[in-house]
Amino acid sequence: MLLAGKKGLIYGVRNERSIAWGCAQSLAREGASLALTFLGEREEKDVRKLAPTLPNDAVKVIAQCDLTNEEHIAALHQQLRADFGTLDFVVHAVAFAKKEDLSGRYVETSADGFALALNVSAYTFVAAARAAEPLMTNGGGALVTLSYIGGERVVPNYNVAGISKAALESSVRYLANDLGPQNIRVNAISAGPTMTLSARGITGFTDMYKVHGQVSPLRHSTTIDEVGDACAFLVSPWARGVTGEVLYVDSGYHILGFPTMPTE
Ligand code: IMJ
Repeated sequence: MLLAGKKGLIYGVRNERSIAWGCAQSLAREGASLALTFLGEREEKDVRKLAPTLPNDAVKVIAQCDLTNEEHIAALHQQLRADFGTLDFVVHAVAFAKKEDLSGRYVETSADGFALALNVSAYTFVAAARAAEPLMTNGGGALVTLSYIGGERVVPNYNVAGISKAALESSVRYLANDLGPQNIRVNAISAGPTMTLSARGITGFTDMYKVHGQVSPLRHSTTIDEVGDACAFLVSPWARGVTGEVLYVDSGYHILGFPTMPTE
C-alpha cells in the first residue's frame, strides 16, 4: 500500500458525492490513517455515518472544524497532536460563495460577497497550512487543495468563485515556496465538473457537465474516484519532487483551445 503508516487530515467531506470523500476512499485504500472534519451538527451526522464505511478502519478522528474559526482549528490540532503525534498530509476541499454571487454579472459582486468567498475559499487554505506545519515534523508533509478552471478562464456564473480559485492557486505557489525548506509540498488538483452538492442546482451546471463529458479528450465527466487517486499520488512519495503545481484531473478538457462537439 502506497500510504501505509501515513496520517492525514481531510476537510470538506459533506456526503458520499463529495470530492473530499473520493479522496478519503483512495487514501484509506492505500493504508493511510485519517482525521475527518465536519462543519456543524447537520454535517456531523453524515460524516459519522460515512466514516466506518472506509476500508482498513482508516478513520481515527472525527472532529468539528469550521476553518473560518481559529478556535476550532486550534482545538482540532491539539487533538491531532494527542492522537496522531505528527501529520503527513492535509486535503482541503472547501469553498463557499453566496448563491446570489454565482449567477448574473461578476461586476455586480458586493464587497462583503467578495470578502466572504475569498475568505472561505482561499484564506482557509492558508489557515490550514499554518496550523498543520508544526505537526509535519516526520520528514515533511503534503498539502492538497481543490481548484477549478474557472479560476483561470471565464466560466459562465462561476464569477467570484473563479476569483477565489485564482487566489487559491497563487496561494499554492507562495505556500510551496514558504514550506519547501521543511519538505512540505503544496499542490492543487484542478478537477473537471463533478456531480457534487456544490455544483448541482447551479444555473447551467448540468449542461456544462454534459458538454464536458462529450468534448473532453477522454470523453467522460470527472468522477470523485479519479480525483481521489490523483490526491493519493500527490501526498505519496511518488510525488516527492512535485510542489507548487496545479494537476488537472479533467479528462484533458483544459488542453483544448476550441472545445468542439464530436461529429460521430
Ligand atoms: C459553480 C458555479 C457556477 C458554475 C460552476 C460551478 N461550474 C462548476 C461549479 C461550471 C463545475 C462547481 N465548482 C467548481 C465550485 O467550485 C462550486 C462552488 C460553490 C458552490 C456553491 C453552491 C451553493 C452555495 N454556494 C456555493 N459556493 C461555492 O450557496
